[in-house]
Amino acid sequence: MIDLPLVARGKVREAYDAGDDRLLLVASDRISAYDSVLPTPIPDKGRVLTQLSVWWFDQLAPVLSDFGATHHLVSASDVPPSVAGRAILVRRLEMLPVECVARGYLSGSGTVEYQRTGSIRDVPLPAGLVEGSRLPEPVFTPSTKAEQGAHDEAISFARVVELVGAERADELRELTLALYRRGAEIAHDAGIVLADTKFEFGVDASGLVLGDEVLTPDSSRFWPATLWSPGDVQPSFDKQYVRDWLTASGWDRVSPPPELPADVVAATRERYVTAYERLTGRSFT
Ligand code: Q0T
Repeated sequence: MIDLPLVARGKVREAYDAGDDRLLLVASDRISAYDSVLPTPIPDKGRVLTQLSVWWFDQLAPVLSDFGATHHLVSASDVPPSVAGRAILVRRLEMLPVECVARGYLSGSGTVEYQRTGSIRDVPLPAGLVEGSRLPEPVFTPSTKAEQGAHDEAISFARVVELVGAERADELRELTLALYRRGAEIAHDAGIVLADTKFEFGVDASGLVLGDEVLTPDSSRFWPATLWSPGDVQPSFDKQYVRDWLTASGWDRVSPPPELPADVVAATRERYVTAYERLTGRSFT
């Protein structure tokens, strides 16, 4: 399909060696839910997420610049025609072994950790918070990439220091939180709550570089601001129709997942396009 050596394969994306210390990151139309990749693609998902990520790289450049850092995007246009619109050419980096997560709201594993300990990682929190609560301050909750099939493993800040050194660990935490704050501010203005997000960084000769995809629905929790209601599980901006339909279908989450019906596919595609259009103020064509 693409005549380049495959470097990495994720559930819904691939990375190819494009030579000259560049990688080609290709986003597919595949969608995952409840830890499975579904057999039914969502038309245009790869293009929407790629264009959204490209837009965010541009929005976040001033924040990166404040830290003497850059991003890995080289070109969104100089890509093979077969993957036009859903692939980017990036600088090849030495990736750091830390998934840099920032959370501004309590959700999922963050809620579980809070209910057990009253804290998230090293940060004590006020009593009385519930699923969906906004946190007093965003919190850095790093993790490490698990083996394929497993969930990422939460790690302490002390473990980040062991992995990358004290100076780099401080820099990752402060830059992750600054990127999250700016992203959440932009999302808020578009009527979207950015509950949390994950960044991945690497280094090259220039120093620290923001890699991966940024602030897409696959790397973040987006909630429609109008429906935000702490105490409930918040509806996911993009996958709610898919999750609801899968649950109602009686799928056991263990067997191979079923094909999605056309109306669920269409509604889900619409949510991705709406997220793109609300955030960027551009129409998706
Ligand atoms: C990477 C060197 O995105 C990943 O896998 C896709 C299937 C994870 N991954 C990222 C890299 C990057 C990036 N992004 C980079 N700029 N340089 N490696 C490798 N795997």
